[in-house]
Amino acid sequence: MPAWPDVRADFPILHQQVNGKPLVYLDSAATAQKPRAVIDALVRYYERDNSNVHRGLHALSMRATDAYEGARTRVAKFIHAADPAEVIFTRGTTESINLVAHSWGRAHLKPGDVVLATEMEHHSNLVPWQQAAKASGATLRYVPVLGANAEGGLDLAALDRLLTPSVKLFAFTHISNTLGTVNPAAELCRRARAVGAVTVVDAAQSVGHVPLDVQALGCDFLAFSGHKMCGPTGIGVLYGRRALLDKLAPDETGGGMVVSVDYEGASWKPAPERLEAGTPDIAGAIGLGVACDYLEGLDRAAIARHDSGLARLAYEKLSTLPNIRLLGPADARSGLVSFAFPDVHAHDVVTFADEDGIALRGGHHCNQPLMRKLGLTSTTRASFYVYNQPGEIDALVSSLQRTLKFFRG
Ligand code: 7TS
Repeated sequence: MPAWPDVRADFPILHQQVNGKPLVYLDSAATAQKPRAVIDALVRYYERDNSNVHRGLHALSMRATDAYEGARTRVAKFIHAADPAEVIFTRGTTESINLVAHSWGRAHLKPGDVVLATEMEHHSNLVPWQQAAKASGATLRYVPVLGANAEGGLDLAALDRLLTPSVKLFAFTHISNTLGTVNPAAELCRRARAVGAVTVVDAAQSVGHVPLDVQALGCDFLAFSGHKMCGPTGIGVLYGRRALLDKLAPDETGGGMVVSVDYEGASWKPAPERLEAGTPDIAGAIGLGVACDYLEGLDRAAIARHDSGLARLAYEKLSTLPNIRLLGPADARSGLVSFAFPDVHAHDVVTFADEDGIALRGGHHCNQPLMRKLGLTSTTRASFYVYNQPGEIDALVSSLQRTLKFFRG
């Protein structure tokens, strides 16, 4: 394991007992815990600066507007966007992808077109495209995953066949929330661009875990959620290239996004305002900006090494348990491990772990089609982040041994 500072002191929630045991939080892929700096920023905003943005000329409104727009600039820098206007604040990954599916999809998709996704997509990057395809008459196709346990990642040879000029949009996840697979996002964007397809990268599991540069990736759109990267819930981002965003018809209309309105119609401001109708989550955006500072302070390349180091260690230690099925690649994986036992349901595994103070996730992880393809209904998932330590993997393995002993005798 690479050297890593113990940052648990920064996370107030971790200092508690659950079922009489010290909390071991291994569910950061669902949502990450928040450092004191982010919590304090939310309290400070509501105690000192709370006001609506872009509308008032009084001191508080100007302060709130500066802080909100400052957060946009901070987030733009975090993902290396060329222009802060390319950062649209949304509620999260799901809303960001829906925005593209509705606004871009409505304007560009027609019968005969193909939307390409992959077999490992979270429902949030799958159902919106099913809906967009149904509404437009386009066809939705999937890049297969390879291997009985999807250990082979995406079938890049099949991609050659699938990426025809009929493909108008390619939506794929950077990191799989169920398998831990890290997809070659820059290569996928490059290959999609070669056939003129627009790319949508689901970065929900990557932006807080690995250094991410949207210009180097060469993506057209990229979506993520603040809550998975130490930020608050209720705030997320749609990144889009400026040229695309300024042409995107708004999905939601109302206050704050219009230039002028009369009783017959209205005209839209440029991005980002045209895509942020109504009062935004001002405190959430400010908290997200502080989360960016926090993660950058830890060094994002070091975070990536730490998270994937823990996941590799977990994979290695878990593989010693009898009759365990480990999903995804053994090596090149992000900070999570998903596994299944043929004779013990994931919900039982999670319930037993909870008795030991360990928070795991059990279920289909919003990946039902992939589960079905792998012949599973659910898996147990342990996911790691900046506050986890190797000792917590030993606690996990002991808990699983206790569970297996109970069920197997
Ligand atoms: N895409 C991926 C890859 C995800 O992992 C998730 C959430 C989403 C999209 C949706 O994000 P949201 O913030 O809009 O809900 N994944 C999980 C998970 O794995 N367990 O709980 C939520």
